[in-house]
Amino acid sequence: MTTTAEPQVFRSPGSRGLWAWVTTVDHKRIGLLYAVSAAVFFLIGGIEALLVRTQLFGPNLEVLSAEAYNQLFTMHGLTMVFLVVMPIAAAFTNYFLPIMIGARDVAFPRLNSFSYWLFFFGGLLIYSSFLLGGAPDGAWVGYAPLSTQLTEVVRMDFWTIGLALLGVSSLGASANFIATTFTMRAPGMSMLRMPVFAWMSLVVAFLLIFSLPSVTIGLFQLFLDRNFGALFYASAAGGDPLLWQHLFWIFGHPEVYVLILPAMGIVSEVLPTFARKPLFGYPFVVFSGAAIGFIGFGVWSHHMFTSGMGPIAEAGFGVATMIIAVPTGVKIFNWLGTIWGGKIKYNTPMLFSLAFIAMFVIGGLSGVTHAVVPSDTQQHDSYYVVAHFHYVLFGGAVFGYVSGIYYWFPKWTGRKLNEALGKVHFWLALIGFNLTFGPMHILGLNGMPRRTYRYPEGLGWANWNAVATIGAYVILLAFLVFAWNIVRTHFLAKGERVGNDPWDGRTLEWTTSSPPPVHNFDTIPVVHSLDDFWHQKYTEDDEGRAVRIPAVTEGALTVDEETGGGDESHEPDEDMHMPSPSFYPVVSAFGFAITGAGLIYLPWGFLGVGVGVAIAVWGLFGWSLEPVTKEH
Ligand code: HEM
Ligand SMILES: [Cu+2]
Repeated sequence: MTTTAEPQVFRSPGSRGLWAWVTTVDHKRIGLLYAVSAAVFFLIGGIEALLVRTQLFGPNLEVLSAEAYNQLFTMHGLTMVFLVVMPIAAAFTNYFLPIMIGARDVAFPRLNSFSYWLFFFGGLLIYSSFLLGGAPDGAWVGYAPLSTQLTEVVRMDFWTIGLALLGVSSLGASANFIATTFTMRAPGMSMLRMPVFAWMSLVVAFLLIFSLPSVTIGLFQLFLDRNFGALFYASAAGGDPLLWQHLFWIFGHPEVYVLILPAMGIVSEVLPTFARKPLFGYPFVVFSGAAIGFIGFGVWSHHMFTSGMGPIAEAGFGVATMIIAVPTGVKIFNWLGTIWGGKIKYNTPMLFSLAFIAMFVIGGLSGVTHAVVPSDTQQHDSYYVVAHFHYVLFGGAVFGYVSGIYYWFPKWTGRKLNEALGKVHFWLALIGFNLTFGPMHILGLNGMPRRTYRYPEGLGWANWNAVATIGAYVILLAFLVFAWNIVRTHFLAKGERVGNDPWDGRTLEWTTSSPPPVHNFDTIPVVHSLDDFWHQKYTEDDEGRAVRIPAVTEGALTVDEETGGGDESHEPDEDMHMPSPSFYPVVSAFGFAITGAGLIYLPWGFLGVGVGVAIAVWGLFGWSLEPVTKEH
């Protein structure tokens, strides 16, 4: 075994070099691009949050001006939702959905590339606002009439156009994942043999397909109100600012399930592996996820209980919101049923999955208090709400994705993250998280409003705010340890090298090499049951105990000691068609972004619109007319 001296960046089979990454249409590489982008945006969104928290460390502070504060919390929320949690979910789905269902790639590889680059350019466009006069400052929800107010700089046009571009990117990715799931499954991989993560990715794709049109229409009307004097949200002219809230939350509430369901899928993969037991109640976990997605379309106005909808609507949306707690509870009990009586290994991925359950339950319970209209009237727009959604989105979603990173890092890189550093990261993150967001429940119930850049002495908020800010810095420390663990393990190649199946897993990705070859499988696997790989490795003795079947080698492909990756000699045989690299999707995405930039600077921006449309059309034509080649 020889370890290569120089660090190698994201060693994954296939051509190396920047151009290879720009033109890749390999789902695994596109997944890694999403992961790296989300990590960078997490850092930026985290710094924005730290600045916000520093301003709130004590009463009457002047660390930030009101204007800067409004831009930072708006960009923090927008970044964490659209540029961190959504893309990290897309990273996992891109990398693992095809492998988990036994496919060689997604159904539309070039559309996949287009979706990634449109997300990337959309994120850059939104962030360029900081350099062009100021970032969006109307909160991540962009409520009218605040967002339709014309300002000397076009801040909220960056928000409007940026979200519209990100929406197109997500629509493309969702259509791709739906087509992949229904048309690319290996022989025998029936729907109820698919891993839970694959199922949650499918539910999320449908949520996006059905919810994005609502916000896209809303954004279009907002853009017309801001730039062409339309009056959709102008109450004085017969328009209605509440129309925006409805259009936004018809998307916005399903959106929170878009953020959490993939993390729930990951936890459903991690718990059985480290509890050494199959998932308890697989069909219930699957269908409760689908139920959450479905009912999630009927609760949006619980964000508007103080907007004067009237008792009938409030009661209806209140009850619907409480109902959603039922399928969520089903999942929680199935996870507890999975670990109950298991031989639990408290590895870092398992610790983060267990913390996910605990923190999500706390967030879920405060969510139920929001469903009660009279108590929500007290809590609305206070720090109690900020605490609630950070417990479900950070304590829930982010902890779930971090668990997934520790779980699948060996598959991506051929090396395991360091356990000791992992445990330091875990405890610092858990303590820092609860120190930051726990006190916010109290601050909110004591009347502290959100989205307020400064507070005076004498309201009893100073101490808990100081604790919350210290907590935020502990979170920073926790993720610095995490970053060091990743750098040390992979980029400095100091991590323990592992083979195909380091955790003794259940699903198909553990049958491939680490990292998998470009074509994933030499021969498409034939699946005979749920957790097929497990049943290839284990049988049961008379007492029902799992007994290893000695014959099975460590997965279909042997590990190449030299590269740690797929054995290149396992070249795809002649008739195996692999999608070829292409730069046209990148060109099209770039054209869309230039068009968007032009729209922000109308009227002279029409020039940019013209150039952008020309580039996009060139890209789309090139993409649809380019010849199919085999060269990687
Ligand atoms: C890294 C640690 C984090 C800290 C310290 C933090 C802190 C905060 C604070 C203090 C606010 C309230 C600002 C205000 O209302 O004045 C806020 C808002 C928000 N945070 Fe976080 N947050 C963190 C991570 C996250 C994550 C992971 C998400 C996930 C999606 C998130 C999503 C949001 C959203 C959507 C808002 C609302 C922004 C708005 O009102 O427009 N945050 N955060
Ligand atoms: Cu909601």
